[in-house]
Amino acid sequence: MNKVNEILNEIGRAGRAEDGSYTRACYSPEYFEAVDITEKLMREYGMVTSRDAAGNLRGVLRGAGLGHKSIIIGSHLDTVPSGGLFDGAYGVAGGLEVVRKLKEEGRKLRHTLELYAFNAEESNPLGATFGSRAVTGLVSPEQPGLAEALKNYGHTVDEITACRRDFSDAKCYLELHIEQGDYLFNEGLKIGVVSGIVSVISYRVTAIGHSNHAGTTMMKNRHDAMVAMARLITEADKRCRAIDDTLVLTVGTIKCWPGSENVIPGKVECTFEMRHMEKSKTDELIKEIREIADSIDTVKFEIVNMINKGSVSCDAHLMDVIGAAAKEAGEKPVVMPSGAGHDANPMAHRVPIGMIFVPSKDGLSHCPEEWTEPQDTEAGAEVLYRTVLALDAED
Ligand code: HGY
Ligand code: MN
Ligand code: MN
Repeated sequence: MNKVNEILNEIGRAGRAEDGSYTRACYSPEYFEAVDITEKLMREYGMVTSRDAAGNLRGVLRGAGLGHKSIIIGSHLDTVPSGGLFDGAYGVAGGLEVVRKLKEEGRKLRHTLELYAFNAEESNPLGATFGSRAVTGLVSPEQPGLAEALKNYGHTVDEITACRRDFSDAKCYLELHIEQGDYLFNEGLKIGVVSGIVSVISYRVTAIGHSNHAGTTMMKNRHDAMVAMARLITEADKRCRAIDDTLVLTVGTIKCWPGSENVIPGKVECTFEMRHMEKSKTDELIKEIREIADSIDTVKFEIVNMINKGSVSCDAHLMDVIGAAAKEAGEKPVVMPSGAGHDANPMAHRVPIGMIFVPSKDGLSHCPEEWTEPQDTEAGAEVLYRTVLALDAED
């Protein structure tokens, strides 16, 4: 019996909108509704639960053996605005299905099994993967604006620093996730064994010109921050495509001051987010972006690095175990990198990580159309279960 879809839809009761999208912003009531649902299931399946100031939920199922390190499973319960059912919640549901199935089969692991439901993995005022960075001690107390942002959620920097956990008692971290790209779907494949997670590096870019009257200021006299930013974005996009086919650049946010239709924008602020497995590629791109900015003389540009999450590799042994578990389950696993960021990235700084992907229909994600066939979500959960059993047989 595999109940991962039932469990996923139970979690999906939180934050679901009429249009079939899901919104569970970090620390929001909808987010904590999903945490409540998850905690209830953790306890039903025999886990001891706890929460922390970073908004994370942790379930622990004590192992029978002595001195065995924990096998940790995790993913996130927050979503992007108007996101899908699967991103994050599927990995938590997969972990719950492992615990449920152990109970159903009356199995007692030698290793302690832990399940984390992380908060704030998606972009947010505290920085993405905030919850998993808090437990791994990767939230810098000096992070610009952190104290103010935390105040809005009723927390302090000291409380977050106290969330740090010593992972010397952990054997590994496993995350089951939808691919969020179209490779598995287009190739008709069902199980991805993830080899690594790309970097996520973002900059706050501000164009500073002069506000002025939209009617009386001739074009040759303008210091239009919006036009300058538009030139920087289009030129940066061209350079990104020229550097490498798998280098990606996204300008996902824009703010404009004073923001009136009859005033020339004096200031425009955007986020430039780039990703790649190799640091040299993102280094090259930001170098060229700075050169382009310097060449635009109508405004001044400020470029501030906000997030600098380097790429990480998955553990080779865990990849082998996942691949063998997939084959044992009758699947044909394929090794592939992750173009999406995950909580496994911060976790990789503390423990060996392994990730399992299942297909995303048409490669769509971060939108209401996000979909994975029920038999594929079940297959992913089965591979996770068999991976846990195989790891439990090791020391
Ligand atoms: O943005 C990402 O890559 C992840 O889905 N949060
Ligand atoms: Mn995710
Ligand atoms: Mn996401």
